[in-house]
Amino acid sequence: MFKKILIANRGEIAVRVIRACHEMGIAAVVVYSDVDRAALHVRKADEAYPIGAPAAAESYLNIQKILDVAKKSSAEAIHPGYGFLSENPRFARACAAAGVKFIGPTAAAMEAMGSKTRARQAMERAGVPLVPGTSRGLQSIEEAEQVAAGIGYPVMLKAAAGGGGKGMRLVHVPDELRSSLEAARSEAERSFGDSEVYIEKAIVNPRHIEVQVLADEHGNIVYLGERECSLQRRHQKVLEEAPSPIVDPDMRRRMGEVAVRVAQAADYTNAGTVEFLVDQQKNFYFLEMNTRLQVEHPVTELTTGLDLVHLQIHIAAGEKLPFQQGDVFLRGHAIECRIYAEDPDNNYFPSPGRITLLLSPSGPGIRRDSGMYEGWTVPMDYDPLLAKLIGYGTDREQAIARLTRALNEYFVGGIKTNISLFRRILRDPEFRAARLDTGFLDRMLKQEEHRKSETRAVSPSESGAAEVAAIAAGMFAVLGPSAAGVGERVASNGSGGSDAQSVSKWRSSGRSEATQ
Ligand code: MV4
Repeated sequence: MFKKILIANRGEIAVRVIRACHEMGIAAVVVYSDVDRAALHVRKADEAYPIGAPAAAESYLNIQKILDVAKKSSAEAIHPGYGFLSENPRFARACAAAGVKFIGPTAAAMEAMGSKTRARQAMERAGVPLVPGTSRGLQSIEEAEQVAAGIGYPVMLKAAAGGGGKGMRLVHVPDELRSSLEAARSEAERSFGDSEVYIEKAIVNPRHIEVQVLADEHGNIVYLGERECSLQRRHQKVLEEAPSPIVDPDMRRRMGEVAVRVAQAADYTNAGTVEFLVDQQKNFYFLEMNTRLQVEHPVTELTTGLDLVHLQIHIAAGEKLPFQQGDVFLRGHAIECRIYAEDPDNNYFPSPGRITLLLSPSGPGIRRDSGMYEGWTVPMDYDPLLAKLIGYGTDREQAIARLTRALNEYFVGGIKTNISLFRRILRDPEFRAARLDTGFLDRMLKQEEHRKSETRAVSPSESGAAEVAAIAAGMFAVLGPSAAGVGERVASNGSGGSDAQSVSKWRSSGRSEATQ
């Protein structure tokens, strides 16, 4: 087993990997940019090395600087986390060349999945169900017209180098095909330096469901159930849960076996995720494979009882998987909220700044993976994910109840966060009935907007409340929480009730900031 691992990341995921290292008796080395000198991952690591300017290209994306630190610290392996260099085959190759084990799949497996057309070709050969469409780049508008007529409108144009919705165009009628193809091509060229575009039948209001797989370096592959990831906004996931409310044991087995076949076809090793689109008849189609540990891995850990980061490290050390498919049992339900430093009242614009007060939830069925602490300044240079709050229970209702309770305990002062968005999602009747698809969140937000504009005229208190909240925030900053009785508010507010009239003025102003 490794004695020392370098973590080439920051924020909550770097902290998550440090914890696994410490549990396994492994020393954790981290790197940090100039704005991350005081970051939580630096405080928790055994060794920390500066790697330069805040811009990711100068620091967390700089392959040479990271390998220099691996050498200087004599780390034997590198965990890339998610984002940054985690899916970069050049980095995986450079690690191998430097004699440092990359904790993840091989560069070849990453490349096989990096091009969506290449992946489709390999999956076609492996008999994996695909959305009807082409598995080669379109050569001409005539070809596009022919294929689209064959599969039927609406169709989706996608960049071969894409993912995450960039270079993607939904086309409803033949008349729009030419201009959409041109737009998709130029966006693909601009974003990826590769204008290859292919075509698929568009699945209307699909669900996004993904299957976690683990593969060791001895040919053993298992699936660890699915995650329902349909709740997203602008291709950013917001809330994920496991299991998916629409997947029954038979569908789970069929999706799992397809996911294993995908991993086999790619010669995949370590932890990976196979993404599927699921239509309204519950047909599922391979979409793409993510060749990294994902943000939402905790919901799988809670429902399987497995520690994915431990397993990643064991696999990278050359060990065999310590269990087989028949040993994997799912139990309970887990839901994850991604807590971002962003302002729900200002179009979810990033909201960096100093965290002046932090009250963090815990208690039965709550897991919190966080990269923040009170007094820390959230920099504006990176993805504003602050923490993940995960609720676990024997069933979906209990997970929702515990998560709602925990969200009501959560207070982050000094910056804006999207915590209030989750309170609204969790009480939404459609969410509670699990009627989810990739359009859910936009529909919910639009409906709220509509309701707000209807009630604005008869609700003169709104602007007043904002003023009180601003004054209260100032009081917190100057006098601290005891001046406003906030500690008492939280201590006595476990029920999360919303009887605003029964609380004192100070308590309601604190609440006003907390629930904006
Ligand atoms: C689709 C689709 C409908 N039909 N493909 C969006 C990002 C990407 N990687 C694939 N995406 C989609 N591909 C076909 N043939 C709808 C989406 C899609 C989506 C997928 C997953 C999660 C959220 C989404 C939001 C909008 C559109």
